[in-house]
Amino acid sequence: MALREDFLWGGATAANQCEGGYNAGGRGLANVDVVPVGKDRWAIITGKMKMFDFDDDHFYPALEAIDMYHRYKEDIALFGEMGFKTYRLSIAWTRIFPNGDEQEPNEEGLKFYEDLFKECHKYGIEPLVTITHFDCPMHLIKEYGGWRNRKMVGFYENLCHAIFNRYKGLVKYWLTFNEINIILHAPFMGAGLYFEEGENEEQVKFQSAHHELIASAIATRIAHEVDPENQVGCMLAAGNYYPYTCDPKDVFKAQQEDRENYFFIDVQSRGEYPAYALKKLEREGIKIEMEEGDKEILKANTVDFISFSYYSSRVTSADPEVNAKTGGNIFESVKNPYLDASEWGWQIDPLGLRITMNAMYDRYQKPLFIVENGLGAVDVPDENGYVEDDYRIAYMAAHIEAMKDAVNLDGVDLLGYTSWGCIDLVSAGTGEMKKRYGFIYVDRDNEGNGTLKRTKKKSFDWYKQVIASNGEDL
Ligand code: BGP
Repeated sequence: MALREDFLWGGATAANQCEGGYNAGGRGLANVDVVPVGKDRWAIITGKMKMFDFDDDHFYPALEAIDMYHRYKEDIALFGEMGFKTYRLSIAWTRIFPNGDEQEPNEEGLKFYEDLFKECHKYGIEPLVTITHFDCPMHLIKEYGGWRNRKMVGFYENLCHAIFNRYKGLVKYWLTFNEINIILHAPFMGAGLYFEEGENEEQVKFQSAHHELIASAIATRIAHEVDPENQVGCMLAAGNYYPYTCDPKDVFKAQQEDRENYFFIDVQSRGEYPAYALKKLEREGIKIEMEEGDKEILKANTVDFISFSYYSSRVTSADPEVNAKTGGNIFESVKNPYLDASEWGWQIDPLGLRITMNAMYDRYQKPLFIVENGLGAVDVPDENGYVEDDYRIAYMAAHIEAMKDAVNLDGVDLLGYTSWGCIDLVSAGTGEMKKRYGFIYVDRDNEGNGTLKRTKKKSFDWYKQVIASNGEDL
């Protein structure tokens, strides 16, 4: 047995992390533009800040990123050379609707992605498009409070109408919200949420999550109406929890943590709030305002497939003393003594990918799609600009091996695999350039210096051979 013949190998990026051109073509500003490196970064991501205007003291790497806005032809040609079958990218909402609440879309923005999708098709690359990858127009945040406001559903719906109609025939794979569960952990980044002093943050987060879930279901409906060929997926920041010990209290805690993540996918995949979530919300005094018809919308418009990112498994304990944070990750996790870690403290667990895939396939029985996986590392080019990233190859080979086991030995139906940051880009979590994931090195540093020249790393040829052999030659 092997991976399916039409397995979608490729790579993934997000608009604001690679495009740059933040004010080109009429683009408006979004939450993701105002995340600086260093000082106040976590305050901004967690929504604990008071103002949103640019601060001259900060450098905002995402504003220029790797300038893919102007260089996408060169980059897509390199993806084509690697043999990509798919390229996952996101649409910057503010290129299409600069403020978010306009009636008519911005033609320049629509045209930009149309050209980009056509470029992909020249190389036989099928675009896989994330409708929102952590981005929310700043105007919608300032005027409406981001996703806490029900009106966001309508604004998102307008975006969907515009892009589904315009890109009919060019795009058939869509993801509604990147890592939808991040709203609970990094609410400003995930949903443009910020909090007033003394506000019940959980209430705001879950109400906003409800709006996103409704928006996602409506998007699924419109996608299917516009073109029955369209396939719509949800997207989870996945990674199953392990109990720290076999103490049933730890095991129970791990189950609770997994449920907090799977809650979103349970709704998007099964079309209703799961019983455990209703009980939890009731217990915690969180009241979700639903409009008439919401339940029917959710039920009638479940996703076609389930996509997820996987970087690591997680560990939890019922003992708060044991539950200390590992460095650099927005998910709380106890350090796992059986695993190595990346330079950013993300623990490396290929078997955890198989465990996570099995858990998801058992739970949903729908095709899965791994749309992010990879190793963030400091790459040091030699005098010719060449990076020998054997560590990245080792990470990816082990994860692809585990993924194949989930398919071949456990019977998981898997549509494809897109590695994260196939070309170096700005990190979402740290705002830095120095945390790199790519097969292609980009000459650019944290302060914005560098020629932006693209150079193939060792992993470039390796991944090319992986794709050519449909995952046999690792
Ligand atoms: C995911 C995001 C991506 C991406 C990736 C790696 O959470 O969907 O946007 O950046 O993680 O994270 P980081 O950039 O923090 O290394």
